Amino acid sequence: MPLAEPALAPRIASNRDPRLDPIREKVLAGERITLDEGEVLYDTRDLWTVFELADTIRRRLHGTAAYYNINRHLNYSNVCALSCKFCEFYRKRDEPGAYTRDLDYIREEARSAVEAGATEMHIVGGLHPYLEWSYYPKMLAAIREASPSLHLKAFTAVEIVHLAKIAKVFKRDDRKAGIRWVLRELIDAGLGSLPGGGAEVFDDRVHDEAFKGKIRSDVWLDVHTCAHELGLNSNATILYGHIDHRRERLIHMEILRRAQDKALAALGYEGTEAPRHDGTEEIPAVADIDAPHITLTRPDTPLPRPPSASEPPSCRSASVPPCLPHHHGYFQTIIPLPFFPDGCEIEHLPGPTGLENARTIAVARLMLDNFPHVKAFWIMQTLPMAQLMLQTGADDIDGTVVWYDITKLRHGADSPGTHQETTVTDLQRAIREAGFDPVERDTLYRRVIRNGQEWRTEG
Ligand code: V47
Repeated sequence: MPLAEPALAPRIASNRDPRLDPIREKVLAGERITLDEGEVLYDTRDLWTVFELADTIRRRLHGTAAYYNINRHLNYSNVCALSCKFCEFYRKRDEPGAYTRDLDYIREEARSAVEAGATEMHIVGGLHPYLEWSYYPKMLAAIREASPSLHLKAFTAVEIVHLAKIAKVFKRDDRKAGIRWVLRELIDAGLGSLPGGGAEVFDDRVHDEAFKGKIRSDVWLDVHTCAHELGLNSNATILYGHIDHRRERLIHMEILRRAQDKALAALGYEGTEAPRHDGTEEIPAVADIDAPHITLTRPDTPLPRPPSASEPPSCRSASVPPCLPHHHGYFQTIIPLPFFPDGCEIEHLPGPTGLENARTIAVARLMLDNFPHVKAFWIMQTLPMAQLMLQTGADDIDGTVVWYDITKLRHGADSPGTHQETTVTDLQRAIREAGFDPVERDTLYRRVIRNGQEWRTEG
């Protein structure tokens, strides 16, 4: 008598969720799913179907490519006027451990980044209450001078608004004017794009409980919209898994995809008319956006083209004639950041589990149908989980990093603390083992052709 089949099928069958069938049809057709459908993706026990759907879309957009870069993170100061409850990074000026890097230190970091073959410097810091405005453009100019090949991805939206305030150009009744002024000055000094930090969760309740004092979602979006108008690409984050609810995360994603609709419409993409009653009318940040729904997930839809050398961002410099067509920027990547409890005021909260993190990557891939990339930032996800997430919707795992102060690994004798470096070999191995082809990219997702420290982008 043949042996009985192992009892796997009933477990899978009992998890099958018919609520996913219409969602699958929409996703495969490249149609936009609703917030309620997003809730089903978050709620269902049929997690493997959610992963499979996200993987299908991820492969439609990027095939077997999985991206990494050679980068350095630079945190120029941890002194911060804010005291966000989820943050372990900030210090008050006289507290032990407070630091502010001088320009010599920063130049040295840039030189050593170039020696290691880095293509990008990711620069963020606290809202320093005493540093003068001139420090910031000088910092970028110093790096550009020491290492002209490095792309400078610098300053979260929160810092940009802080800089407008200390430069005394921020006016409450016309905040975009001050934001534009700061961005133009920084572009002149070498700014190449904006990172996605500081978004946290776009919700007033969560804002008031966990990061009161920080800019709200409307101001965060203003900064990114101004950056796009001036020709800078940017990223977006969501910091989840603390006091937020899943519905709030979905609303955050909805707000981001509507902002991206606007950016893609300006790039000439055509979309479908936004339905008038799709349950999002009550979200203030969304109600004002009159762009059509634009998805990039239909078969054969081209991804937006990164800017070329002949399309510089719109700076103040007289050397760039105003008649040059400049690139219109867009969001490149969503980076879901799982709350990391170590050492912060709300460290008693446990932080999300591995499956919740993988599910959030998949939900982000499926909801953010007009974001080209989804990044599983290995520093916060861990490299083994980021590797797995390449199969649940992510196509990027960030880079070699080296020093990372915002979240620290403090526990245990072997803890690397703020030195969190991985090698290209390890990143490539993780990607290959997950069944993908490693592709080195620059900050704007152009493929890098490398010969040791020397590199250029394709095309
Ligand atoms: O803005 C702070 C978050 C962000 C914690 O654009 C925390 O490519 C988890 O934005 N647990 C900074 N998160 C990091 C960031 C980022 C990282 C990688 C790539 C890119 C990109 C952007 O880290 C902050 C804040 O939202 N954060 N504390 C914490 N305890």
